[in-house]
Amino acid sequence: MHRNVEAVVAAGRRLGLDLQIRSFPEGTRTAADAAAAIGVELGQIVKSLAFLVDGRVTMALLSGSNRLDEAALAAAAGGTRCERADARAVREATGFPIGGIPPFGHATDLPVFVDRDLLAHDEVWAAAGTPRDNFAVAPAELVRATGATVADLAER
Ligand code: 5CA
Repeated sequence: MHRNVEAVVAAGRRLGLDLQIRSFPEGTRTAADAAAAIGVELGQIVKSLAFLVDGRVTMALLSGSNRLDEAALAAAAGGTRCERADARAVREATGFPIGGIPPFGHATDLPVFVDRDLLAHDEVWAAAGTPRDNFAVAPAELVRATGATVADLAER
């Protein structure tokens, strides 16, 4: 197992989750790739997006079929300005590369917001630290484990 995946599994265990990892050699770098490889709806893929809200790295866990409404994330986080974090800032704050960012187990303590649309599914799939490894989780468990705030984060 890749060391990133071991770290995510260990973080999950500390949060009370027994993660079953599935690896896809063909790659699951984007939400569309992940949905095709896993064989689930695009909306069941968790996009773990790192944005800067008033300069603070903030995680938005978005349904794979949605685009982030940056103003909505800023408002949910109690801020005003929201912008995409660059790849280096993302790596520093989360400890993981873009395309493999897990929803928890980050290198630094980041505020987490969950897209309400994820709650419509029985099971959602998130990256486990690499652009190949994924795990399934019930959305309510994801919210509990991440201590996330649920918000309407999608562009409509
Ligand atoms: N493994 C898949 C599904 S779990 C995954 O990680 N998808 S993702 O959506 O969470 O990660 C890809 C996202 O990273 C893209 O939607 C895009 O918003 C973002 N991204 C891609 N390139 C960059 C970049 N250079 N800087 C910041 N964000 C980027």
